[in-house]
Amino acid sequence: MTTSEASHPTPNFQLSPEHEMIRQAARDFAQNEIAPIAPEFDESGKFPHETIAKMGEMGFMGIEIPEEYGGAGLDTLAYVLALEEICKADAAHGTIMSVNNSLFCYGLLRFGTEEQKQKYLKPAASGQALGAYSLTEPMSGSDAGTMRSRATREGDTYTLNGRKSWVSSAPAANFIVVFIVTEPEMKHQGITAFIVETDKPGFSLGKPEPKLGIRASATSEILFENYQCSEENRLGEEGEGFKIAMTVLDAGRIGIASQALGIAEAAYEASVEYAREREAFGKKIGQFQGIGFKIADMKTRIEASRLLIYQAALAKERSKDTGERFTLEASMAKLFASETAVYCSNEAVQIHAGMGYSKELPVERYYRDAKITEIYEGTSEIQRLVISRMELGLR
Ligand code: COS
Repeated sequence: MTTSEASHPTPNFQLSPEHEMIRQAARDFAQNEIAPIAPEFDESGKFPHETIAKMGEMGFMGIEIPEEYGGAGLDTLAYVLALEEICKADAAHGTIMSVNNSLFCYGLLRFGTEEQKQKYLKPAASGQALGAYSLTEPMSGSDAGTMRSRATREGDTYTLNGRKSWVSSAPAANFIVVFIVTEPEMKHQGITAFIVETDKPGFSLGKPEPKLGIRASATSEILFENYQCSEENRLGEEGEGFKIAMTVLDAGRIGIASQALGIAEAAYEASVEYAREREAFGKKIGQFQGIGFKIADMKTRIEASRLLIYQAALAKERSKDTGERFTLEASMAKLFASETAVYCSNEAVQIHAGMGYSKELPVERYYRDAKITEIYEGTSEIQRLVISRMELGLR
């Protein structure tokens, strides 16, 4: 059995030939086209325009979006399988893919008007344009309802002012779904979503965020100075923004869980290979329990993450018919998979020791890339809050 076969036993989870096909296509593309360039893009922090354009041509930028809106018309399981493979090669490509698929396209599909779908969803899902999502502000992160950016209305035009931060893909994005306060005294119910075009006056990029990991996925602040936004570009109704943001994040969290799984697997496979080859004290290091038990724990957590992610993907799929929320499944998958990615990449560095700390191998990159999965799209603490509130019936 090869290492890569060993990492996908999925005993009670038979994938359909169609799912196997998308997984294989993503794996081939990721290993042939992304893995070889990942170190250089990590080092330079440049946005990988060429490979992202190819991913668009392959249908990876709008996997779950119906074909009539430029997507591949596949299901959530196909999405998580493809994203996992991309992230196994490079998490930064995965961030760009996940943001476009889950945070932009899914939001447009769920809440957009037919006109908005034609104008914004179609190009983003087909890879002709890139979408992003902006909720966070310098003083509003986990407590997302406390944002300060303002939109004031006159007739059918809104004027947007403010500063949003940590916007993944912003420097390369054509369109961004932005959440802004329209009625300050209404708190959560006073937030509205808008589709912003980044080439219009009043929009500009703020400072780029210098990051520990996922360095090739561009992240920056965005600034609004009297940006004029017509009513046609409002996503959903006035005051519905917070719920739209949360609904879309539920989908996003399944994506981040898949990203974390991809990173964990890459770290795990590198560790198995190294433990089989590297010798110390006259033995392969894998023959020492100190290393063998790490491999056992990594493997077990990876497979548990996979099952939680598949469960969340199926819950999201069901929600397309029932309209039911999949918040709990998404948060559990994200919480467990992200902590697994951090655990596995940390153990991978330890198993590789000096070589794990060296830039000659990708292991140190897995370690740096893993950490963000415990932070963005809701920290682990926020996931625990969401899960416990739901289980205790506090929501
Ligand atoms: N789907 C749909 N609606 C949701 C929802 C979800 N997942 N979560 C909350 N809501 C609704 C609630 O039902 C509530 O509606 P009503 O006003 O009709 O009662 C409303 O939104 C406010 O919810 P709540 O009172 O739970 O809001 P809180 O301020 O307590 O915040 C958390 C809830 C902490 C869960 C939310 O702010 C959050 O997820 N924070 C993290 C933000 C984040 O992930 N940021 C990263 C951005 S991307 S880098």
